[in-house]
Amino acid sequence: MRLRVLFLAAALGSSGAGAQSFPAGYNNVEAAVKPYTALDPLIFVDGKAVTAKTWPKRRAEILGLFEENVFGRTPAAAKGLPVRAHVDEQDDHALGGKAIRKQITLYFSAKGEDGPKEHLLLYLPAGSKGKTPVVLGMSFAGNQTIVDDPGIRMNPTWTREVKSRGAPHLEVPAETTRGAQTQQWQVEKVLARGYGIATIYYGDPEPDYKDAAQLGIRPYFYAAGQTAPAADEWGAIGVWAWGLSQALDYLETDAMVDGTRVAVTGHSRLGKAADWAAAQDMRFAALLSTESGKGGQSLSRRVYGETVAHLQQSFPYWFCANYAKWVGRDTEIPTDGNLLLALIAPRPLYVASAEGDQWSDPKGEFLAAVSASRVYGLLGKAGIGMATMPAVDEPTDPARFVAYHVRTGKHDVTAYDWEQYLNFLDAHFGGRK
Ligand code: GTR
Repeated sequence: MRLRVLFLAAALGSSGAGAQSFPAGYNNVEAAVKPYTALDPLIFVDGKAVTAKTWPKRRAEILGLFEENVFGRTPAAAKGLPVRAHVDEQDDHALGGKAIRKQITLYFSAKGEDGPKEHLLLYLPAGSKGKTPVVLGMSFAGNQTIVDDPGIRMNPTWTREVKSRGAPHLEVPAETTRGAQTQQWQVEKVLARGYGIATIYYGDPEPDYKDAAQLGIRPYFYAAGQTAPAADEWGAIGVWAWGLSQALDYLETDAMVDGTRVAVTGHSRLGKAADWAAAQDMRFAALLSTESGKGGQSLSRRVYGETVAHLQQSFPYWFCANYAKWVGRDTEIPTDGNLLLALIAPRPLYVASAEGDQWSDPKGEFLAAVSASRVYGLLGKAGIGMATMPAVDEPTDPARFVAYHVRTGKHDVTAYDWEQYLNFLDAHFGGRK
């Protein structure tokens, strides 16, 4: 999120490893990382070794650990909702003739317009024939921000600016926000490489505010008399992950989309949401995760950068209430980034870090990818194939099922990240059409 990124840049100093200063009390010194025991994706909680045959049981165990301790459970009632989709608009000559644009409303209840919903924006390369693979991700500030296209509907968004003026509510965004995140989305590059791109505004299922659960989808799935999520029920990240799966439900029904080749992507907190979506929902055919950091793909047990205490203090509502139990106990957390990434196996997984985003702990992200690679090996797929972190701007082999890079620059998504993601998808989704 732009505001957040600005805040972080200010708080953390300029980019570049070692150049950053963290808020007081957080470790940014590699030599000060205390010895820790990383969790082993291939050992059950009871100490037994995991085999290829017992991996599904271990997978279920790890999912349960995340539900209980980190992201919370998705209520049963929220799963398997019927797809109620309305294609509001289609333009076969969008973006100067380069794209087919579709705008779809997904209704989550039989109440239609009066009930909860999310707005999906889908671009496919012009002239797409047959079924096209798609990259799906949530945006921070609305569909209109991903590319400058006057045809994108201005659906209302929650903004911190509105909230700062009083009670939070949805407002139609300013025209000036069109294309504000063009660099982060690289829509034209993705289309030129033969992929579709789809997005939803993350505030549709729940706004990103403290104590705002009642403004989003969560109350729709409360049991009779319930007024707040239980300690092991989903937080906002769980809701955003669910919103991504709802979009996939629709994409599977769209004759122009290859529902078996939908990659999910996300940056930062929305990287955590993409991680959790792909972990739970095996229909996502690949994960492209940008700097999802602690509470995502990085290792909390490796105490460097952000901690559970920071996440809990700043964003308690992202997680289930049980997550608070691990404040000050990062080295004891019962599940971690490497196990989250293990849940993606055997599907293609790309982990992206930025050198100037030490707060996310790039080394912790790399080590998590290395550890998860052992599960890929067990399942007969080539993992990352290296144990030493590659140099900055030297991506690992995209033909392997786990790939990684740490690039120059700050906490962000850049054209460089997309270039590597597209190379990776070419290797795993069968190349350009
Ligand atoms: C940071 C947070 C990170 C990351 C980021 C973001 O402040 O500490 O875990 O999620 O926000 O989403 O921008």
